[in-house]
This record gives sequence, C-alpha cells and structure tokens, in this order.
Amino acid sequence: MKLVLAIINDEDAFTAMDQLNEKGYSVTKLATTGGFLRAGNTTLICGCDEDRVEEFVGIIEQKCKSRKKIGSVNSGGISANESYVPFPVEITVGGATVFVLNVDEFIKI
Ligand code: 2BA
Repeated sequence: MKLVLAIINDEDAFTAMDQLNEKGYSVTKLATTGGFLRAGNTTLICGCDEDRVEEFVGIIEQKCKSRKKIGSVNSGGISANESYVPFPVEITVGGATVFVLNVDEFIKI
C-alpha cells in the first residue's frame, strides 16, 4: 500500500475530490498553507493500493492546473529606508506537488 500526499490549489480541490470519489478512492482533505506564498492550499491524503497510484496521479494531473499568483518578496535592502519593503512578483504555482510514500501498516477500527 502507498500513501499519496497531493498539494494542490484550493480552486481545484472539489473537482479533484469528486472525480477521485467517483473512481472509488478514499481521500482526506487538509487545509494547508504554502511556506513561500503564505497562502492557503489544499493537501489531499489518500491511502491506496500500489497499482492504483498511477490512476490517482492521472486524475490529479487532469483536474489540477498551474496558476499564476501574486506574491511578495522583500527588497533585500539593508538601509533603514529600504529594508524589508515587500514588492509584488508574479509566481507560477504548479498544478500539484505529489509525494508517494510506502505504508508499513494500514489499520481501520
Ligand atoms: P508555496 O510554498 O507557497 O510555494 C508557491 C510557489 O512559489 C511554488 O509553486 C514555487 O513556484 C514558488 N516557490 C516556492 N518556494 C520558493 C523559493 N524558495 N524561491 C522561489 N520561489 C519559490 P510550487 O513549487 O508548485 O509549490 C506549490 C506548493 O506546494 C507550495 O506552496 C508548497 O505548499 C508545496 N510544496 C512544493 N514543493 C514542496 C516540497 N518540496 N515540500 C513540501 N511542500 C512543497
């Protein structure tokens, strides 16, 4: 068995979950925050058989799109006037970041 963690954009979460549920995947949705943009994203957790991981990733690929977002970075200046002045930059956030982990045990009570 594998544990799949998929970090996706909030906007894609429900369409991805609808499709995953339809195909018989059990999924848990976590409201998460990206460490760089400090903006909300969604992490889906799914325990599934190894031979279903490819299909899972295919659904994520189909339903989750990359987007351009505006983030802010510091100017990097060190004088009192210009230090840590944030300025907006356009950042491409990928459709999904997916981790696939081995599962030692799966217990349902
Ligand atoms: P954030 O950390 O908010 O990152 C949003 C986007 O900002 C990233 O998109 C990337 O394009 C850019 N970015 C992130 N860190 C950067 C840095 N140190 N310098 C310059 N640009 C940077 P994605 O790479 O598609 O990542 C989307 C979200 O997936 C991330 O949100 C984070 O929550 C998660 N993520 C991505 N890679 C990860 C990893 N290796 N481990 C854990 N979480 C990850």
